[in-house]
Amino acid sequence: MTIAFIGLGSNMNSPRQQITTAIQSLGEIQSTQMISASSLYESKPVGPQDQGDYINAVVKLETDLVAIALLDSLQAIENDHGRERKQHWGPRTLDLDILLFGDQVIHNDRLTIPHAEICNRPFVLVPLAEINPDCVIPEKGLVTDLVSKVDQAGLTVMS
Ligand code: ROI
Repeated sequence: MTIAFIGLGSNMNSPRQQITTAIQSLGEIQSTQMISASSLYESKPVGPQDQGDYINAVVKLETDLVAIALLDSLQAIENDHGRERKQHWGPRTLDLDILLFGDQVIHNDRLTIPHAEICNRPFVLVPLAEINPDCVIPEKGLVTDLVSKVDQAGLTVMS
């Protein structure tokens, strides 16, 4: 069993709905249980500004899958949501990223874990700290320390 944290993001085609249904789909992955889900957050785009605001969340899963098999399942869910991979850092209907996979550090052509940009992204750090404040990010440190260093302007929790 491995504890994995998944980051969710959407800024197209009813983002709130995309994230809500994606959270349900994550709970239905084979050999995997949903442990908890963060609040939904509204966030200004990081990167190119000529795109809509995002809805972001983080989910905690327990899985018997290996990391690549979990990635395959996430990409199947993205495809179900009509994800098209066009523009780098452009708008997306649904983005699912493996943020953390146990305490594993993985660098290969399909996966970089911990996620490469994790430290610079308030829309990942804040929901991660909400559901797991004592979480340690391998090679980077305690999530609450990283939250205190990141600019949180443009991020609001939704009711
Ligand atoms: N910006 C925000 N706020 N949320 C995201 O999920 C997100 N995802 C991305 C880029 C384009 C980097 N910006 C984002 O991939």
